[in-house]
Amino acid sequence: MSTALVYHEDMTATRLLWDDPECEIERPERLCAALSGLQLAGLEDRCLRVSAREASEEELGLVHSPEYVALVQGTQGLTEGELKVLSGKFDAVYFHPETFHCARLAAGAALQLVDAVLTGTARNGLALVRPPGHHSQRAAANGFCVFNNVALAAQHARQRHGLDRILIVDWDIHHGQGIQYTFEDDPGVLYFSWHRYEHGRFWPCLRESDADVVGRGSGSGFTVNLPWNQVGMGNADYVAAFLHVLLPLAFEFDPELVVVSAGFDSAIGDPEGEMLATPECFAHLTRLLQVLAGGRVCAVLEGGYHLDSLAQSVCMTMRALLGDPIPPLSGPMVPCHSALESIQRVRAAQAPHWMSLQSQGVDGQASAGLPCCACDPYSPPEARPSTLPPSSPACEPVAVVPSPLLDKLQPCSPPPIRTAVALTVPDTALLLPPGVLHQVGSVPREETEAWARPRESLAQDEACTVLGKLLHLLDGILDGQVSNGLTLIPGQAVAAALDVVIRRALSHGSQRLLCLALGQLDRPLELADDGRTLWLSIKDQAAAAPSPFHICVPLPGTTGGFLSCLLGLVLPLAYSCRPDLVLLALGPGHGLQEPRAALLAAALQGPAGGRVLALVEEVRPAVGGEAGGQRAGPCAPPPLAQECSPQLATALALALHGAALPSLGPFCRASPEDSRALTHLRGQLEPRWEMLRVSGGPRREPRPLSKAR
Ligand code: X5A
Ligand code: ZN
Repeated sequence: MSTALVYHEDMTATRLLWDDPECEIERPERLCAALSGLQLAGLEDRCLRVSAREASEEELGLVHSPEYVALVQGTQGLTEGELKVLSGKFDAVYFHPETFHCARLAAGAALQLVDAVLTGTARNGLALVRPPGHHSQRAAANGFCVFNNVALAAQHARQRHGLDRILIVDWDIHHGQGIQYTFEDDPGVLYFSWHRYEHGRFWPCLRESDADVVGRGSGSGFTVNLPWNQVGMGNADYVAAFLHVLLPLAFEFDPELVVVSAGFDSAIGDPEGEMLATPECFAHLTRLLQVLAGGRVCAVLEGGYHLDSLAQSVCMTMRALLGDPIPPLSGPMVPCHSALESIQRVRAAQAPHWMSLQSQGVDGQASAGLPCCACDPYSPPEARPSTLPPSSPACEPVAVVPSPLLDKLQPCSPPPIRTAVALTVPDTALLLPPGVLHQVGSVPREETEAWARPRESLAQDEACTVLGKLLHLLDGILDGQVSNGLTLIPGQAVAAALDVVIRRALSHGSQRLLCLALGQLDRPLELADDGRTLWLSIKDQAAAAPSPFHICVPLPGTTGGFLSCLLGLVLPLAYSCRPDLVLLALGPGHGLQEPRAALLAAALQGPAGGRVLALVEEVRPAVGGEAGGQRAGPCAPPPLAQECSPQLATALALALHGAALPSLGPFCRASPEDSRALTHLRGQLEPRWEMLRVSGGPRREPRPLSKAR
């Protein structure tokens, strides 16, 4: 299924007609830059192009008052002088004779995108629109916004498509107070916004943008505000906000649709945001959202005023939507003190409303008495001079904007093969999704045997055949021919095969490996504790970390426990460690149900630039007909001589290939034992792996610039 790109060039018509330093940044060139970025990167061609239509008056009435719609309609016939006077009645707004037309196209584009995704025409999509929408209110334009495109899209999804739960993620750097007001008492729309706040000093300077404002009445807990009190927030801060605030709540909420207020003024170089997140960060944020709502993500442009930064960030968002592997994040993955303070405050404020936060021990007790950092001249560790040139003013007929950044967009074709599956028996019960390569190649027998020696479990002819294919697949991933892959291995040989894969990857240029081992798989004894391999065991045993590179955690029983483990441990470790390859091994007795295995595989695609290699035990009937491992429930009778847990392998292959994830089932809070084990482990590990932190942490001195880069 395709990714929709909704656009209409008429939306470049509205522009500022007089002098106003506050409003001049909202220019037609923004759309030209975003679109030409997509064209230059070869991404536009891969989308389903949808030409925007105007929203009807009735549709605008889903959010706005008839009087306000009439007032905006009336601006079409006004003189420049009259337009200027009317604009002055609102905060940071300009009207143009084409404003009404553009704003109706912008709203219509958002509605069309939702229609395309909810009718199954597209799996996800992006609407490139002007004017933006998230500040506009029932009867007021505000902050360059005329009609609230995203609020309209959400109302439309509820009322016209009958959806019950919609998540709105507002990653624009301003607070979308218009969306907040629209849904503040509505438990059907979860609204998350982070925003530059500086303790209320940054526009729109509202008390109701602070973290303790959580919604009203039955909507309590469905407004989530994460105010940034300092500028300079970067990739680590944004990813931490998703892992520790947004995603726990989002999984518990279980949305049917995700609508993103996709403003890119939160990216590096933007004059409004003054933040440091690089364009790839938006690919990661998008990918993290794609695990929700069956991947139904609709992104609608809001702000973003640095043309090159905007174009790059839009491309990164699109790459994630298209399912391409995404580039790893740059810069140290260490959230700054001020970000952690904000994260802690919003978690404390939301904890009464969300089980997922209660079980992580954040019901306010840990948050008391932290000093406010308003006067601290601290700048985050990743602070560095912007690598972007100053904003260029031009909207040249845009296919040829010369820019070093846009040049960087050109060589972004994904690896020729997205997902490869290596199997010993080709006519397996696996229903491989279309596009998944059935790998036939193998490393030469002699070479394979040399790597297998002296591991007994690999000496068998058949195990050695599997290993040859597995190593070939590994080579394909390491040299960029294949993005990710899956191999089925006889249960008793998984540990040995994993050991071989680790050694070969390290000797073939891999710098850092993350190895996630489920079931009875011990860490290889000879594996050096030199910081190149982070080994994380998830199996039935007490939580422990013999070293920061050898971690064991019990497999949680409930959905809530599993999600805490994923969002509170596995992904923070993965983002802290920045591996160039993730090995996901499901060994004997791993006990992982398909939806959870699929989620794990999908979520691990971010940290290592899409390079995930899954090794899955092949379950066969043992003597007496019993399946291998300590699986709960009987395995289906084998349809072939070689039974291979086909559903699990298929679910994993689909997830690696970017298909919609199956539902985890109803949310059920983590058990006290699972919570305690996780909390204990996180406390032990957070000095070394700082993406685990959910509060304060040490303040860091600004780094000397010479060291930064
Ligand atoms: C959509 C958006 C910003 C308005 C800033 C006014 N609006 N100072 O980014
Ligand atoms: Zn903005």
